[in-house]
Amino acid sequence: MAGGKGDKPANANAVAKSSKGRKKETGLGLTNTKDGNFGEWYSEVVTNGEMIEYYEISGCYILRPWTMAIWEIMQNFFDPEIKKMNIKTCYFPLFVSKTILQKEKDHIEGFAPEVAWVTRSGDSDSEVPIAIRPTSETVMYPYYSKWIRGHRDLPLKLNQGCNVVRWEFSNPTPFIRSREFLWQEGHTAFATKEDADTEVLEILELYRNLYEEYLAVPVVKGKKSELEKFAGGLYTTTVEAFIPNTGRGVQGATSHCLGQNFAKMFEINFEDEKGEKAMVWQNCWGYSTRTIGVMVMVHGDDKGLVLPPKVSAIQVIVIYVPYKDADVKEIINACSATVKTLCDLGIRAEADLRENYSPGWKYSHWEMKGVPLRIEIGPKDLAHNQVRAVRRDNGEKVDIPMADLVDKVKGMLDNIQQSMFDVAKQKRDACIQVTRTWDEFVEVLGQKKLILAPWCDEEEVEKEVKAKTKGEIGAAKTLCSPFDQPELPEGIEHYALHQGNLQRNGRTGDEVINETIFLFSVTISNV
Ligand code: 87F
Repeated sequence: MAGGKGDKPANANAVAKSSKGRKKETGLGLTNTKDGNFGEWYSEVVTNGEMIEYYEISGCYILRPWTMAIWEIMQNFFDPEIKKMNIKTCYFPLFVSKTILQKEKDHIEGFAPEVAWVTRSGDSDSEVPIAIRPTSETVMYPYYSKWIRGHRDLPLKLNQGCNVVRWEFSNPTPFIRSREFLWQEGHTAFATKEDADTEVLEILELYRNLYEEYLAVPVVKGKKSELEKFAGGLYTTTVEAFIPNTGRGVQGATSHCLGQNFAKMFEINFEDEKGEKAMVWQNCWGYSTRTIGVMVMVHGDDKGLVLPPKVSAIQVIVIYVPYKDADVKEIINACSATVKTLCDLGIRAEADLRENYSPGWKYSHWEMKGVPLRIEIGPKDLAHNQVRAVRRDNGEKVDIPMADLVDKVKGMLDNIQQSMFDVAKQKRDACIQVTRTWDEFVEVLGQKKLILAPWCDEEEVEKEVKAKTKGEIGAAKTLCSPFDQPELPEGIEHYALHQGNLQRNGRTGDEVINETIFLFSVTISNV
């Protein structure tokens, strides 16, 4: 099993072993805390919470049913939304030929080291190596060129849900950076730039909705810098999340306007209404299983996962609490009846009626898996015709009369969903700071905060900011220029980030004032 376990934290084996033996009887627990050792904590949470299993190939993970249930719920929101936009489902092959992949030079240049190739089948070397899709622009666009002839063929709007492979070498992390991952990729072609622009924002709003309303993770919507945008495209919009413990921003999902660059390369032309030859305007957009990792990092605590009710496969876990001479059968029946009542009204409830585990063990187990609400039923509850409900997010305990069960549980689940978002937003907002000077910028970066600073959006300058901040804290990069631009406070150095000194870099006063505010954080590659 050598090699493949390289990305597994040193402690993870020990945890797995102990959870098979001693820990099973005494109740599961994490050996690392979120504030103590974030990386090890995360790894324990996703494995002990039964979301993933480490696999023998580095950077590849088994996604267990507890994860796939979340993924399916996300798809069940997103897919009908894009169907309403008349986007159709398709499926293109996993493989792409070398010639086609390398057709769009700008696009592939920076990504080439991550492309995985099939060079052999059975005993024979292949005549031409075949790439495994890292994304499907080059797979799909030759056929867009074939299918689009006249303006009546537009818009062409396709989406596929699939796996992609990017052979990363740095720091594989479950969900966040894996060599194979699941995503949806939408690829659309329009007659006009206006239509393309409109769609970019519609899709970005769906991504915000996924993060904020489903995963309860606050995001900042904005536009990527010239350096960080998808090379080969016109502009990239993004939703950016933040992990307070690491002080890092994470790109949540992107919606790109490709302009006509790919249309030029792949000759995607059409005859317009006047009978003249024109080039299409294209977009592409995607969210991946990374969303799930971000959600775990934002909400998880020292007891394990904390899942927002809207995405949890089980929203309510019902546990019976036998006591001395009490009639166990009667309690178990009450549990089953409670589950039925809840399920009949659309709440995802289940009972853990296993006899070989104690209630205490079950509490820890379901806490580890992040189930939003636990209902305990014991003899006293039966006698009082009530159940006890315990919230996963804040530990609050409430006795609910049986007669109010559904209403109260529904109310609590809604409340948990909202409160998880509010808490996460409060923590995120507390970490955003507007900086006025370069010295302040460097200082605040070291405090693991997000920075808002006026900036010129030039590739060379961003590279320089990266180089100048590279150190123990990592390097600074832009996350986006938020659509919601904050007011500039008095006395700000508009050109503070130009070369780190007070030079204007050849700008006139007016141009300097026109600089937009960008959101910065430490780069993820320095985790
Ligand atoms: C890695 C290897 C080869 C990202 C890559 O964001 C190519 C690429 O094109 C590559 N990593 N990208 C950019 C993907 C852009 C875009 N494609 C469709 C998306 C969303 C869906």
